[in-house]
Amino acid sequence: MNCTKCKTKAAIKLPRHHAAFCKNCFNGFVHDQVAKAIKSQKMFGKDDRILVAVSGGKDSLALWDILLKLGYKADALYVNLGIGNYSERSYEKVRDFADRVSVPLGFTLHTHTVEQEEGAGIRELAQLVHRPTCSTCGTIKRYQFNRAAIEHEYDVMATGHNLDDEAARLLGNVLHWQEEYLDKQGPSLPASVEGFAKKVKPLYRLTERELAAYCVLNKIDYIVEECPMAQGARSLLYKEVLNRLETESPGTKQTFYWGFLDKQRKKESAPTTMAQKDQAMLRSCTTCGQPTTAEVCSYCKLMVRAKTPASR
Ligand code: Q46
Ligand code: ZN
Repeated sequence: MNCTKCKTKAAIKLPRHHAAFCKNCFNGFVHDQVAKAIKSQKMFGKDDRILVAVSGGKDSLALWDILLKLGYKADALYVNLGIGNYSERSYEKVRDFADRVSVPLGFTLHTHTVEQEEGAGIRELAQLVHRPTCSTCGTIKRYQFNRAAIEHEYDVMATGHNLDDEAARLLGNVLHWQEEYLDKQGPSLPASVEGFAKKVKPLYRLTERELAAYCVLNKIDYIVEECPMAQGARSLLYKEVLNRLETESPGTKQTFYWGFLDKQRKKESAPTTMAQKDQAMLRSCTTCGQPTTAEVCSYCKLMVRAKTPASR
């Protein structure tokens, strides 16, 4: 099998693009896809300061690497969730990448340690507030990433969500007809109000498999195992189903998700989208000042419950 572009020996086959690439041409393809995503969704420019949310997994480390190679100014934030060995090892991967690649280029790795800042690891916190671990984790990560982006005055926050993540999320939202979530799902969410950072997903045109290959070919060492709390998650089932469809019919994931984005773009010209209605309801949390639709934001409510003896 030879590279579709330069005809030397190919390193990876991409059925959804009817192509195969050698390492160099594959890197070019990946960088092009990210550049297209950034441009078509008006994510950010060369002068903007970007904060990348890194977890130690393949997607977020690949994202940090690609943005730096494309010449963007990208620092990163790692949130240490305090999940035993898993957090230790994922932090090692992030640290190693930062020390080797980003710090020598003058970029910064920020860290937030949940055990120190919120007083307990994510599993203990979830038990204290009687909520599922992943929803507690989501609240804390969203809050701390936004806080860091605002405090350090970043223009935009970037996450490593890929095509598989977005297609699985879309499938879940469609299966349950969660119109409110459908309306908010997209690769570029503007900074709606003062205090809310703009959020973008520059990897939405690339699959999990392509990003794993990018890391391997470019010697980016990442944590292969999933977070232990992800086991049994619905999103994994949706990904499995989509992968079966993709094997039978290459291109299914991108047709599904990109088709949705096309429809969404057409809808944006409609007078009031649900996201706009939501924005109109935002106000400052009376405890911390971050934007929220309630009087007190969900993070502050969670922390009050975690610190109230009655909830234990
Ligand atoms: S990190 Fe957090 Fe995920 Fe782990 S605890 Fe659940 S939400 S599975 S993306
Ligand atoms: Zn608050």
